[in-house]
Amino acid sequence: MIKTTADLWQKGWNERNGGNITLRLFPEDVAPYLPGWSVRSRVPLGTALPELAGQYFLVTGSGKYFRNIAIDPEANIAVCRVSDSGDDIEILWGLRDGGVPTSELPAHMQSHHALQSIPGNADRVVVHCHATNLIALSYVLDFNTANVTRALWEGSTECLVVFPDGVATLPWMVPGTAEIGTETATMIAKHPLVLWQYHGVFGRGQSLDEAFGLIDTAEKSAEILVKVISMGGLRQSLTTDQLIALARRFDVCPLPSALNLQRWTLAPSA
Ligand code: 2HA
Ligand code: ZN
Repeated sequence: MIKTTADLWQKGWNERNGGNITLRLFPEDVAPYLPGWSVRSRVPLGTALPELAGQYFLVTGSGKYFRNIAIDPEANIAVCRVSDSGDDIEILWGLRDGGVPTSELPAHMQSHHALQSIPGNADRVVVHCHATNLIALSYVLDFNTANVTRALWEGSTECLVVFPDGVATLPWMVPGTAEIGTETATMIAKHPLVLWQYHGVFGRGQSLDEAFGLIDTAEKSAEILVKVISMGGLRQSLTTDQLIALARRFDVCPLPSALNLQRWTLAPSA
């Protein structure tokens, strides 16, 4: 968690208190510490998630700065447990000087719930950050899942292989609410990345490395696209046939709506 949050800060994607992470812990991770811990406070989840009852999560704190986590983890992150009823989250360790888990807890916990409902899914990490170029693209691309996915696949050859299921797009909503949580969870179950318009991105993974690497790959492609658009736009790009050849070579099944597009498009000028 220290390594990932420090890297995200260095990348410039987690200014001030921006962004948040939840990592589901295995019971054996917490077992040695449980005798020394007790429930220090409870925070309502907003939406009851009884299926997650008893699960442990390492979470970043609301209003806490990623840049401070490395120097004082105990003040800025927490180990929590979902209560037996699934209504609350119980703080067991951390947030030493007070505070509550991330304001985006509904999106995180509903996403974990959605991911655990998929047979065979082993994702236990959800990362939210303000990746600069992905946000910038949400101002200029036709903002739908097929178009944004297609653009990002063309922005770098590795992208179709790293996220064949594409990037879901969520039109602007007020953050921190149960509603944006529900929308995000529905989308993240089908697509490994969810782009919140004018705000940031959610990524998932089996590990912190995987979730970070996924966002890093998409953001790299977004940076290239921003440069290309700034240089006057495409003169040439990856073709559908080339994308199909990549999918064959790496044995992935790319999102059909994005593969079937002829080309990605900018939104009409305002
Ligand atoms: O402050 O990024 O979306 C944390 C956030 C809210
Ligand atoms: Zn945010």
